[in-house]
Amino acid sequence: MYTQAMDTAGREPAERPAAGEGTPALRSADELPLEQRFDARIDAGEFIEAKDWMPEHYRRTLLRQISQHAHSEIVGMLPEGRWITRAPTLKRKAILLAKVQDEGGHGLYLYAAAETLGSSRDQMIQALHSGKSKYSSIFNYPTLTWADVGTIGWLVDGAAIMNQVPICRCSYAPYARAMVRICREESFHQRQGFESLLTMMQGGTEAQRAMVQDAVDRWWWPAVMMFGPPDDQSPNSAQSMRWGIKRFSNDDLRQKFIDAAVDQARELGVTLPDPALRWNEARQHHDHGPIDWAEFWRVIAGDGPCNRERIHARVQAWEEGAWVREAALAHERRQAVQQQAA
Ligand code: FAQ
Repeated sequence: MYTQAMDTAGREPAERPAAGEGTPALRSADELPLEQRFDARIDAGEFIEAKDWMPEHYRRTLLRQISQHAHSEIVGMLPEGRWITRAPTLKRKAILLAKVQDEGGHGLYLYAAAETLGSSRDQMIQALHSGKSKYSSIFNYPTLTWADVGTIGWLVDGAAIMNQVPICRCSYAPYARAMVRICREESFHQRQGFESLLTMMQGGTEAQRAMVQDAVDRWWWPAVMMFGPPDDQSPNSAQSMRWGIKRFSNDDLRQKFIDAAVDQARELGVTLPDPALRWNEARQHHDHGPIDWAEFWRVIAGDGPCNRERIHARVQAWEEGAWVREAALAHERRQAVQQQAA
């Protein structure tokens, strides 16, 4: 299974290009020493705190990634959330409730980390609702059966952990700190999904086994796409790797995920829907079939199976929650008046 211990040693800082390499020309002479010191700190593997000077492009890159990550957690509550009332047993219901609540919590830690970069929660949420800010492509697919819940835990949380463990060593400390706790919880999410599928595969009926295989057939390729476009089509990767925001490339993480999933699929007794999947002795990795990148770009452009439904649900929740925000502000104002009077 997955652990928190993905080893990033040996990749940093020695094998990573230096932070200043390839960065755009400096804007002002005043910024030159600041930027040189910043690059030196990144190259030395130091963490950057919110109060520290940072280049504007670094700040914007982090704000983009962390806010999109936060949106993914919050939108990610929706596909599984609809199964809470239909969970087959009390135990599964309690697990699912805890998992979906954890995802809400992850979103909140991440919004808080993003706020340290100078954006407000309201601005980030507006960007999500208007479509300006993205969230993970994976949450635009429907959850058709109970087996989808276990499959999301196994494959989607599994992919999320593979991507997120290296972010615990991200150069921006508030993001790295948030990720440590998030990864611990994601690890439980992955295990409960795998265990739920194993129960159906080993102790279930023929129909339940078929339901698991059908869910795996539908979620496999979208999970493989979660890691983002191939490295040669990833405009943000080179700079994010130089700054230590990303520690591994999209394709490297995708490959690690595929390698791990093959063994787990064998243990479960399911077939991954890729006839080209086979061990390559020379590469010491599994080869895989072509990924439908046209589908990926279509989904992130807003035209996936559930994009409209997901944004509608978030906007509706925001509007229906207006009274809670107003009440909290009214309470704050009253307390301030009472404190002044005391
Ligand atoms: N979906 O240049 P790159 C979870 C966009 S959390 C949508 O490679 P980058 C927990 C990308 O934003 C899942 N858009 O970009 C859970 C960029 O567009 P932009 C979320 C995507 O940032 C489990 C453009 O394509 N995890 O699952 C996707 O260097 C179960 C070009 O791409 C994170 O957010 C995608 N899959 O690398 C919850 C982890 N991929 O912004 C509930 C943190 C790429 O320029 C249930 N994020 N794009 O307009 C990252 O590690 C990175 O941001 C990547 C993308 C790897 C996702």
